[in-house]
Amino acid sequence: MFSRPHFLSLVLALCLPVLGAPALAQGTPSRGALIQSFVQQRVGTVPLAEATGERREFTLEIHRVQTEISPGVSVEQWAFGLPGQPATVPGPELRVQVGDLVRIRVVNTHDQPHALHAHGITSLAQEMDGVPHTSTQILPGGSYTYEFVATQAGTHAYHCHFQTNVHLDMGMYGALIVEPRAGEGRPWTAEHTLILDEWDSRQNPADLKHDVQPDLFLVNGRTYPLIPDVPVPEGELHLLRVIHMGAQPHSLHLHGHSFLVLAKDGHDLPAPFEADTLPVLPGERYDLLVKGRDGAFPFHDHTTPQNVNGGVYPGGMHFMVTGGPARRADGTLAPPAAAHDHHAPTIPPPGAQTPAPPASPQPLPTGRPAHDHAAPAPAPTGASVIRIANFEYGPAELQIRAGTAVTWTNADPVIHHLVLTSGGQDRIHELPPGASFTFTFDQPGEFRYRCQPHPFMQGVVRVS
Ligand SMILES: [Cu+2]
Repeated sequence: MFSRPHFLSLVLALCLPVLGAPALAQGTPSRGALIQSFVQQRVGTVPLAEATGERREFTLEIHRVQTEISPGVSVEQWAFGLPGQPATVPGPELRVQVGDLVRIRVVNTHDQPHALHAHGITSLAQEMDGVPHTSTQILPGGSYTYEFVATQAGTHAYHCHFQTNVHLDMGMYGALIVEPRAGEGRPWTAEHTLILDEWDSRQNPADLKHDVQPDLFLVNGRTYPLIPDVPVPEGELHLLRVIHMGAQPHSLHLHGHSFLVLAKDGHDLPAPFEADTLPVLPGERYDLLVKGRDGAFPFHDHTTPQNVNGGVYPGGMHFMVTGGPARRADGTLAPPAAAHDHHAPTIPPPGAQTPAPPASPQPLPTGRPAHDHAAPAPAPTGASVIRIANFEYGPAELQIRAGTAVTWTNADPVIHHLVLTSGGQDRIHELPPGASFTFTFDQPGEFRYRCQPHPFMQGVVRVS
């Protein structure tokens, strides 16, 4: 038996109004009762023999990997991985249940010493804490098995604790989730784990001083736009487990929804609170209950200097929570595709200056108007011009033959950045007002491009 108080039933009671049940007015435990339960809590090492659940065994290896964490930015990482599977940042999510005997065998397949700390697990013995000077360190080629009894349901993490400022920063972390025993009811139908971190694209673990200035801000190891959407279908309740394994404060803000903060650092809150902006500090974990709605809305760090990739907006700690089809403001459902909806902003040119037209504009190869989206016939090999005006590519779809040079010309009074995907790599080209960029397509295929600061600007070149 574990004497730690369990507030899940209370949380459920407080969630019931969300679920449509009659509102309850039970109140929260008194301050005195909360202090009393803390005083009576059992603390200290829970002997492995007291495990009442299953024996859960994991093996983690450590590998040096190269990962594209932001468009066009590939970095060296030290990553945890399961044997025979690719090592990743974050490492594999480990899930156990209350009462389980957890055994994590770390095999050091890397060329540096490492250790594994189970962040938030309080039932473990000091020798299992993964701190080199009180526990152990694992030399290259060695291994160590960390064992503990999972006594408390909650959102935790594991990370390397050897030379932590470098090793954690190199990506040595993952989620460690302790679930309640099966059968305990929960109001949510799905869970999403979101691990926050930052990265300095110039960081080098071999430097004597690890003095970093992060320029990339990550969720689950990627920056926007590489962070996958989080689907929360309309009407469904989902749990977001937020874990901060970086080193800077973040202020997470969700558009179009509020969330109910159910737990902090793996402890169920006696009085969950509703919010739409949550400060998250290094090492903290929060469990957030979200109810899906219509439309897609950003969830992002409201520390806006962190909504960039290398200083360029949009990027960084930003992803979309996607629900049901978006309704219009009048309540009707929006038409399914808005691809031909040309509401591009028309901004007045600064002063009386109008950017000069391209030096020698070539007629469009097909002779079709720029906004005709019918598939144009292949053009003869030669040259083509795509004019950027009013935040649109003209034409947005172009069909050419291999060997054709395509020139993008910026006729807008603002800078655009052309992101062209070629050979699996994003290449970014600056296009100040009036500037041009030419690229010759030698290979057949479909080449998509977009504008980095204005991602709604998208186009495609089809090369036959
Ligand atoms: Cu390490």
